[in-house]
Amino acid sequence: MSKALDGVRILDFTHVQSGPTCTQLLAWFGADVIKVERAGAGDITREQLRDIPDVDSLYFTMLNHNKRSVTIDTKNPEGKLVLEALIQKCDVLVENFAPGALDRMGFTWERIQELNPRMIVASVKGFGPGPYEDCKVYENVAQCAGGAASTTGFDDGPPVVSGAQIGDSGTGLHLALGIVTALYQRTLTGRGQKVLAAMQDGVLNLCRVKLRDQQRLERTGTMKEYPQYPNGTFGEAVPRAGNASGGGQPGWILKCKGWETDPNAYIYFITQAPVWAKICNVIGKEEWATDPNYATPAARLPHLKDIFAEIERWTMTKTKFEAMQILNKYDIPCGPILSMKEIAEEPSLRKTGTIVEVDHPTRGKYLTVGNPIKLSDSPTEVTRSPLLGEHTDEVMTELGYSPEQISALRTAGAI
Ligand code: CAO
Repeated sequence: MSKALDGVRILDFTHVQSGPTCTQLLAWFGADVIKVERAGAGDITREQLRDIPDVDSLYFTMLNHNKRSVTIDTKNPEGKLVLEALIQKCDVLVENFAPGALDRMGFTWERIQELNPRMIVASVKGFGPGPYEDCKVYENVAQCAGGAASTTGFDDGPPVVSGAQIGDSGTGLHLALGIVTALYQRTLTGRGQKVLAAMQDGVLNLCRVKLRDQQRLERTGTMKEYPQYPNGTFGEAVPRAGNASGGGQPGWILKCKGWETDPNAYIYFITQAPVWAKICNVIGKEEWATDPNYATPAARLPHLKDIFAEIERWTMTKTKFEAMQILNKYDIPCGPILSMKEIAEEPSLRKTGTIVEVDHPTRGKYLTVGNPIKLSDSPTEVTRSPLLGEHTDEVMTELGYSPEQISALRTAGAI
């Protein structure tokens, strides 16, 4: 079966996490992704957090599936010529170097346009234009600068970063959308363009509801669905809301049977208004369904803490899975707190290709997260990440270099 991005060639100049997540998605949709790495060393993540000596780390393998790897020294004059040939052959250049690195290599937007006016140049940077534009940025810096950390955690504790890599993988997703959009526009204009996804912007986009709350707070001085209401105090900025859910459907994380020894024996429980009477029945508080202090969402808001404490008395008598089964019967929205171990072992995720087992020549079998976006006409087949420079000769041959030229470039240290 054909793939959505068949025929699209990506010059993948990305490293670490944010850029590679973007190009991996494009590869899963069928693009030919040629990862250019520094000769001898490669993407720094190949050797970071290694679990097996001298073998590409899981960090690298899990972010670089379905790609080809070529090694080019782009600071070597002959290496630069090879890169120019690649720029002429490819549709998109994706990079996430520190600000200015591509220019310092001699590949400014103007130069790239001279070489290939159809080229789309897509970049991840930590910040957009402004006071921090020259800064190097990693995941947690973006979570802090994008508003996620100040709004995550509990009110009586410090800001907290999330395990979800919203700065890196989140920005990679944003960039991938920018790239396919630019490819579509190119079918109409024939021209390439620059695509920029700044990590601060990507995180802020995912924290949109918190900027909503900032303005609500300024207007009304309070927010009734936050745990600070009614007894705590609100300051000038959106506070950390613990595990409260937004959007007027109060929720909280509650203990389940076994919580004393299992750190993940918890369930997320939402007291959705339409099923309030059913919740009352399940937990044995039938009288709350008609009691004016509990019967309406507005009446419940001032004593949500007591309500969740009562529901927790019920959830603590069930495992999270037993609670799920009972609550689902009544369409009460809830979700188990799943550990990574439970997720890795979940058969339904294997079945859909969301968790995939991949074989690697030096590492052996390992688990990875497959393509979370499923296209009915462009199925994803996850293949292993490339070894460093595995495809240098193959790609050089496709570019028209003869075996003699390839060997001379290798002797010169260009590839
Ligand atoms: N041949 C020769 N030189 C190469 C090369 C190649 N194939 N590939 C890269 N280089 C060079 C670059 O030209 C750059 O050289 P200069 O500093 O002389 O211009 C150098 O390698 C280092 O690049 P870098 O500054 O991007 O790398 P770093 O490890 O110092 O910084 C990072 C890493 C991620 C902080 C920085 O790249 C960055 O801020 N990127 C943008 C934001 C981003 O994506 N952050 C997410 C990272 S994932 O958590």
